Amino acid sequence: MELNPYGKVPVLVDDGEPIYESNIINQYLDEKYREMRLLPEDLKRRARVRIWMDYCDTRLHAAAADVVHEREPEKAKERLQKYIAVVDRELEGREYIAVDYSLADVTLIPFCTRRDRYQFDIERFPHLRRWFERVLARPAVASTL
Ligand SMILES: N[C@@H](CCC(=O)N[C@@H](CS)C(=O)NCC(=O)O)C(=O)O
Repeated sequence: MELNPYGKVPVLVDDGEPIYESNIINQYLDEKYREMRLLPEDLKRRARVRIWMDYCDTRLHAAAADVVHEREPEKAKERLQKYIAVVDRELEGREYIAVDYSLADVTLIPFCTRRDRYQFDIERFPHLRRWFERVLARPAVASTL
């Protein structure tokens, strides 16, 4: 609670300064380490990336947390499937969720790696499944598994 008034992890403490909320931590790291930018320079593309980061946080994470914590789990599973179907449709004909590989993909990856916990079958979402294979082939992603 001292580091994060929301009482949640993750928290990044950088030079004594606590930074919380995964999406904010990721943007902080992207801005601090500029060798490999995962937020596009172009403002409209950047906004598109942030829209999907927010979608992961406010839709996918909210529904997935309800599944895991068994808060009306059947309704939560239905909600999660509906939100994942939106992502699946968006990925049709695309390599990555928001043009190039970006923080939006990074934000989406954990929902797929934890799919057993969230009780959804990725085989039902063919575009998501192909995207997942594509991102898993990236050495930086593979190194986190
Ligand atoms: N929006 C937050 C969500 C963080 C979150 O829900 N963390 C969970 C673990 S994955 C947690 O700390 N749960 C403990 C609790 O709710 O008491 C983020 O993206 O950092």
